Amino acid sequence: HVAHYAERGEAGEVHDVLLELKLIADVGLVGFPNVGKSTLISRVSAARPKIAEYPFTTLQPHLGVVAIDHATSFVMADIPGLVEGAHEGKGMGDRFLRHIERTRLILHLVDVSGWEERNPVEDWRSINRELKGWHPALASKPQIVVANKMDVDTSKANLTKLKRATRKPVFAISAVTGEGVPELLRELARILPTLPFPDLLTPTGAEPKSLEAPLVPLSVERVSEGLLVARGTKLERLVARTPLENSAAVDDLQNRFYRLGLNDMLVAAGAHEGDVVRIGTFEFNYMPDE
Ligand SMILES: Nc1nc2c(ncn2[C@@H]2O[C@H](COP(=O)(O)OP(=O)(O)O)[C@@H](O)[C@H]2O)c(=O)[nH]1
Ligand SMILES: [Mg+2]
Repeated sequence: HVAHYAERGEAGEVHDVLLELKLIADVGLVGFPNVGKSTLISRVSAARPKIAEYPFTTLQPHLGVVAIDHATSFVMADIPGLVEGAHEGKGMGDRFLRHIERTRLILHLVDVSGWEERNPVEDWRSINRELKGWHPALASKPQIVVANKMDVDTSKANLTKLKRATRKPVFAISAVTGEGVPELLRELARILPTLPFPDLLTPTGAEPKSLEAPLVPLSVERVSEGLLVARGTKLERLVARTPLENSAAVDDLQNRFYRLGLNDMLVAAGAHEGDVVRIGTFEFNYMPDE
């Protein structure tokens, strides 16, 4: 059998695709701007995010490898941009929240110095509200609360209040002086091997929309005197790829119409000789079988 014609290519499909990058890190560092996230990650790893550029210090999450000893290391991500209303997209916070989905542990940094009359207990509560608002799974992710800026005088009193509110251990550190940091790292190294890896395949946040065009089944409809319209994904594709100026190709197309059941449907729709049958942009005259 020799091919006497080449089929045409079908029309290509056009899709808009939105790809989301989600980091995978062991530890996700969260907290309001200026609590000391960048200072801490630059102290414990080689990551060098910018420090103190209020309010959006860093627009990209920074990853740092924290090496405890030659056998133990983990990846920490400085996740910037959490503000009140972040889970609703405020301050681009939703861009950052998605990165937290894939961390094994949340390290929640709270500034307990009380500067600018901030209330550390309120701060801790509202960050947790943002996490939960983004995805309930984030609220149940293991979380270690860390009180930062313990080198400031006012911090001790606030630490007591924070401990009372969280009702769980709070690590007290100073990212600037390094006080409490080795103890925190030891705890992270101890707890991480006990935690599962996050499920990477189940999407969270917004549901992706399907890009598949639905297969339209074959249908024939009389739209006016002398005109029938045949619709169907397979049928339209067949016609689109047939070089209609080639008689051998058109013969094959007729056979394929039969196999799809088009002729039976035309008969059922009451087609008679000379009717125009339209398929996509193509029209032909109906000739009943002898
Ligand atoms: N006194 C004190 N200041 C700190 C400490 N950690 C961070 N800071 C300061 O807090 C400001 C914000 O720190 P940064 O790391 O940029 O916070 P981020 O926005 O959470 O990344 C900077 O001026 C830091 O020097 C700390 O432990 N003690
Ligand atoms: Mg920062």
